[in-house]
Amino acid sequence: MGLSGIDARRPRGEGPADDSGRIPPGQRAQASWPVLHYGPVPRFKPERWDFQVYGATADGSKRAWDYAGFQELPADRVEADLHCVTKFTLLDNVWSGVLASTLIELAPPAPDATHAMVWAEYGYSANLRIDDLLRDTSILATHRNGEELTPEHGFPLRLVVPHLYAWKGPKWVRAIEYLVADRRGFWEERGYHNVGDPWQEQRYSYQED
Ligand SMILES: Nc1nc2c(c(=O)[nH]1)N[C@H]1C(S)=C(S)[C@@H](COP(=O)(O)O)O[C@H]1N2
Ligand SMILES: [Mo]
Repeated sequence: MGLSGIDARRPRGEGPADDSGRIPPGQRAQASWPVLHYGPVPRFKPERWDFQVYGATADGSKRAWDYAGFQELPADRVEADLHCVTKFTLLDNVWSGVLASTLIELAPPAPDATHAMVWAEYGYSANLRIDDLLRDTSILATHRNGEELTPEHGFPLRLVVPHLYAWKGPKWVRAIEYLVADRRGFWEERGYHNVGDPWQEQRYSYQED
């Protein structure tokens, strides 16, 4: 299990306490980690849990890992900041788990697949470009700062995509569905931006052309 350290944080400014250049426009750094989601916290049932990759896959088949099988996948870690569209930014998180690119290599998309819908418990979803998932900082995280995720933070697995607003990272994530055409996810259908780049402050759908 090769732990490669990938640093997705923006470069720091002058001094060690200087976070300039790391906080996207309109955001503010927050010291504690809030819990934020729509709906109830699902109860983890290990015997019923799996992680699926389906839709427009390269060979047309669906892949699934059960909970034990998922633990066998190569582990990685990513250091990254988390930006929520409600304006808090949580700096300096160390996420560990399985890189999304690792899973995509094991279950690749068809050549004409461009996007993915990432599905979580209770039907929460977020759409991404497959290229967003292929970034070396996009990770299916089991731990933050060395500690197992708590149920309210997404145990057993959450997606973290540091270069986009945090709603693009479903907690309690269960599947990746490859798409040959883009389709809006849960918040993208409810007024939030289809792409969600915090550095361009892409918060709301009315900002799209
Ligand atoms: N399944 C699910 N995942 C979700 C959400 C949600 O409502 N449901 N909210 C997203 C949003 S808007 C944010 S800011 C982060 C919050 O993660 P946290 O509660 O660990 O801070 O989870 C994201 N993932
Ligand atoms: Mo958020």
